[in-house]
Amino acid sequence: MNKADRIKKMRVPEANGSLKDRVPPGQVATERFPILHEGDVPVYDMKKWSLSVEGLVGKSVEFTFEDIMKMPQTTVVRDIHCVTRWSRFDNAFEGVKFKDFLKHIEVDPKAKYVMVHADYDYTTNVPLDDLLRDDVLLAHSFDGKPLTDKHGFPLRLIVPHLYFWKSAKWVRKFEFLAEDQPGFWEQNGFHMYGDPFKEERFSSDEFEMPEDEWKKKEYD
Ligand SMILES: Nc1nc2c(c(=O)[nH]1)N[C@H]1C(S)=C(S)[C@@H](COP(=O)(O)O)O[C@H]1N2
Ligand SMILES: [Mo]
Repeated sequence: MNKADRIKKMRVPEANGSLKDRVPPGQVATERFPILHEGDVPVYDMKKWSLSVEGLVGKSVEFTFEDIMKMPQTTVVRDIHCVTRWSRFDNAFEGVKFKDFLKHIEVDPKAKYVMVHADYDYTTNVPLDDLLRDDVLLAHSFDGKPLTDKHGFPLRLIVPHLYFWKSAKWVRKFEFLAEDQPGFWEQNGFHMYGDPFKEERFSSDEFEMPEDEWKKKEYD
């Protein structure tokens, strides 16, 4: 049985009481904060770090971490849902709303999708409209403290209404596109959109879930 089949067949205990409506189908609540990613944890010289925008924008712009910290700051408390079946409730992230960040960018009206680029060589695609929601953040802090290296220091995207693979850690660049294109996991069989309440885990039944997703599992 391949990994995708195993995930689909796993028996999942039902959540009860008030949390029930908050647990998407096939998910299990955890109180720990798992760490999941491909490749190495980046180490940065913050003097050289930048966040850039490309593609269908008036001009390419680069932001320093200080630029981001000078923008209006917002805290959101949201549940997060990983495609590997864990959900974690009431996570407080602090940072800049993507929508506020966009005020510094001239976006071409033809742009409908964003390819999020992150270290190292991680990409994920999200429709632009989804990023304009009030709870989508460029987050630098979790639970009142700067993100740890493994959870995405210095900056990660938080897109709480989609599976957590869309919430790129170590985000470095937003590329504005007219057409949707698959990012890293989307090319490997994950769903192009990823709504946890509709269980949009895989784009087809034929894809195998990459094996190393679990081997790298650690907790904070
Ligand atoms: N740069 C980068 N961001 C990433 C990933 C990755 O491999 N690289 N993995 C994604 C996946 S699959 C998940 S579930 C979450 C995990 O975030 P966490 O480690 O803070 O729980 O990060 C997402 N962001
Ligand atoms: Mo994931």
